[in-house]
Amino acid sequence: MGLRVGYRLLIFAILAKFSIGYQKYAQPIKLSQPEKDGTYAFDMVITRKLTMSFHNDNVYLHGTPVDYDPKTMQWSKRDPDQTVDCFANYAMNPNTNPQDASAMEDILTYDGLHKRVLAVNGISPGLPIVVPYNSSVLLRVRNKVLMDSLSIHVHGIDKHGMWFMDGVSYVQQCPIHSTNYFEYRFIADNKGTHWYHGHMQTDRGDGLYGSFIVVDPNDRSVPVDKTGKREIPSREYVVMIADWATEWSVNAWQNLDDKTLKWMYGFDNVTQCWQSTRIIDGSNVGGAVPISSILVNDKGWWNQDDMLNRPHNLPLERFSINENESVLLRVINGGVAQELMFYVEGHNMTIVGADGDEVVVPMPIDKLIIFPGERYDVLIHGLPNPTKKIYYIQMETLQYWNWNWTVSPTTYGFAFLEYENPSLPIDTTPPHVSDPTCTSTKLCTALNCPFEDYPFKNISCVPYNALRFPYPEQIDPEILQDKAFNSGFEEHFINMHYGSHMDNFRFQFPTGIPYYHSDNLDLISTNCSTVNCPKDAVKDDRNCRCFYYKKHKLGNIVQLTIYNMGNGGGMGTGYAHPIHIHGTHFYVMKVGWPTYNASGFIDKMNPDMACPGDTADCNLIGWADNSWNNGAVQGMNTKNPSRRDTITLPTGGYIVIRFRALNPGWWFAHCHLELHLMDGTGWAYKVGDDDQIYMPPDNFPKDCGVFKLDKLPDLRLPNGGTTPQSTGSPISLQLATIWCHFIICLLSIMLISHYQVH
Ligand SMILES: [Cu+2]
Repeated sequence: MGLRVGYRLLIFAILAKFSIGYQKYAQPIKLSQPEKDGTYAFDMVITRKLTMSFHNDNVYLHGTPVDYDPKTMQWSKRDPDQTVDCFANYAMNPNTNPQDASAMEDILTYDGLHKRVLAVNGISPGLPIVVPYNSSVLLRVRNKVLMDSLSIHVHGIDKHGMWFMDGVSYVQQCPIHSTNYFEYRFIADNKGTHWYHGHMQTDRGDGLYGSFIVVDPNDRSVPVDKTGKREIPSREYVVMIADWATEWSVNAWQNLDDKTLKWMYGFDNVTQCWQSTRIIDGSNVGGAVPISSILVNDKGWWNQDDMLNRPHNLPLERFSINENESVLLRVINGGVAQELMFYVEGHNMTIVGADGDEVVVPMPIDKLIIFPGERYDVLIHGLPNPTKKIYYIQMETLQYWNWNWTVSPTTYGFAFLEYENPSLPIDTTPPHVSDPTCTSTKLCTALNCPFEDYPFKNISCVPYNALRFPYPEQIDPEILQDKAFNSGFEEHFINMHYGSHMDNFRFQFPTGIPYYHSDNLDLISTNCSTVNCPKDAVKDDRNCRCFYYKKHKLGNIVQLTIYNMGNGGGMGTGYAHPIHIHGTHFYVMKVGWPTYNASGFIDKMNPDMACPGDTADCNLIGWADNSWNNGAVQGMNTKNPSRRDTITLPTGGYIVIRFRALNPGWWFAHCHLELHLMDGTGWAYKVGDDDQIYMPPDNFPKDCGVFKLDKLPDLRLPNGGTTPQSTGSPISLQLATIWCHFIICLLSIMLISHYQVH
C-alpha cells in the first residue's frame, strides 16, 4: 500500500512539476538548462489528460471537470462526488482564491470541451524544448498510456548518422509500447524552429506534439532583407497552430479506410452528415476531418459563433508586445489536415525563416499560408502609435467547396497580439474576417498558396520558391549545377496522386525494422510489385499496399521530381500534399504549376511532364523534353534556393528538389497530412549500402516484428538444469496433478454429504 501511495506521489510530483496548463499570456521561449555533463535532458511522461479539468488538488490525480461560459466569462468547476448532480457547478475565482488559481494552472483548455488527449508531462502541446545549436540532447520517454504504443520524432533535426534515433515506428525503431521507457539521444544539428511529434500511426493527431527550438546563444539575430541587414528580436514566441478535430484520429482513419467518411459526426447522429472539402482550385483538402477549433498553442474554442462574435470573451492565446518592439513568432502548423492562412491585423510580417533555415523574401508579405509540418519564422514590429490595446491574429482554413461543390464555410481561429501599455483602449469590435485592407486596387500578398494564384478574394500569391537563402555562397556548388551531370547524380520521379498513391502503390509500414532484415525484407513487409498490384489496379485495391522504398548512393546528388498528375492528380481528384523528408534538408529548385481556367479551377496538367491529362495513367513518366534529363531541368533556381524539410506539392504540378545523400541509414518521407500518411502517401529510403550504415547500439530493441515457431517449443532450462521431479515427464506430471485434484474433490464431496445427512 505504502509503495502504491509512494508511486502516486512520484507521478504527482513529476506531473505537478511540469504541468503548466492555463496561462492567460503566452510565455516567451527560454533556453533550457543542461545537466552537469552538458547534456540537455528532458523527461517526457506521456499520459492521457482530460482537457478542461484539473487534477493537481490531490495526490491521487483524480480529476475535476471545469467549464467556461463565454457570455458571463465565468470559470466553474463540477463536483466529482458520485452523490452530487453531474452538472452542479461552482464558480471559480482564480483572482481571489489561491486554490482556484492553482487549479487553473493544471487546466488544458484546448477547444473548451472535454476529451482525453495525449499529453507530455500533463500538457499539450508538450513542453517547449529550447536547446543550443550542436548540443547533445536526451529525451527520456515514458509511455504511461494504457494501451497505445507510440514513438517520438523530432521534425527538422537531421540526426546525422543516427538514423535509429529519428523515431519512425517500424522504419527506424520498434514502437514504445504501453508502460515502456525509451531514450533518444542525438545532436541538435539544425538551427531554428522545429517540433517533435508522435510517429506511430495516428498518435500525433490526438495531441502528442510540442516545439523543439534550436538557437545560437551567441547570435539571436535574424535576416530582415536581402542586403544582409539583421535584427535581434527582443522576444520570441512559439505559435503552434493546429486544426483540432472533433473525432479521435483513430476513428477518423478507420472511417477513411472503411469509406464511411460521411458519418464522421457519428453513425447515430441523425441531424448531421459530413462531407469532405475542397480548395479554390478544385483540388481536395487532404484527410480533412470535422474541425472543432483552430488551436493556437493550447487554446481555441469549439463554437464558431462565439469565435466570430465575442472572441474577446474567450480564453484564447495572448502574445504581449510593446510599441516599436520586434517580436519573433515561430509559427508551426502542428495540425492534421488543414493548411491555414495566418495574419496579424495591422502589422507587417517579415518572413525570416522557413523550416528552421534563414530565408529572405523579396517582396512584402501580408498573409502566410502554412501546411501541417511546415514552420515559418515571422518577425513583427510593434506599432509606434497603436490605436488600440489588442489586435487580432487571425487564422482561417482554405477550404472553399464542399465535396458536392456547394460553398463550404471557412473555419476561423483567433489569438491576440496585446500591447502592454495599460493606457491603450480595448476595442472589442468583432473581427472583420474578410480583411478590409485587401482591395481590388491593392491586392494583399499571400505566401505559399497551394495553387498559382487566387482567382478572387483580392489576394495575390507569392509561391514558396520565391524564398531565397540569404547566403548562397554556402550552398554546395553541385546542388546549383544546371547542366546535365555525368556522374555522382541520381534522378527519381515519383507520382504522388490521389490521397494515398505513390506511383499507384500505397505505402504500408513493415512489421519489423528493415535494417535488421535487409537480406530478407519479405519476412517483414510486402514487396511493391506489379504482380500484386497491376498497372490497371483499381484505386482502392488493397493489394497495392506495400513497402515502397528508394535507395540512394551515399554521396550522390539526389534530384527528386515529385509530381501530382494524371488520374488522381486533377480537378476534383487530386490533393496538394505537404511533403516532409526525414534525415536531410533539401533545396527547392523548382515548382511547376498546372494551368487554371478563368474560375481558378485546375484545367490542364503542367506540360513539362509527359502526362497527357487528368484521366490518363501518368505513373512512371519523365520529362516531356528529354534534354532535361540528368539534372538539366530548365527554369530551376540555381542561384539561391531555400533549404526546407517540408514543402507542398501542388495538384496538377510538380516540384524539383535536391540534396546530397550524406546521411546514411534508413529514413522516411511522407505527406504530412495525417490521414494521407496513414493511407499510403509515403516512402522509406535507404542511403548507403549496409556496410555504410551506422549500427544502432547493441542493446537497441530490435525484436519487434515477426515471431514464428515451426514446432512446439522444447522445454529447456538454463545451464543444463533439471526439474525437482526429474524422473517424471511433463505430461505425467500434469496427469498426476489432475489425479490429485480428483481425489481431493471426491473426499470433499464425501465430507459435505456426510454432514448434510446428519
Ligand atoms: Cu497528402
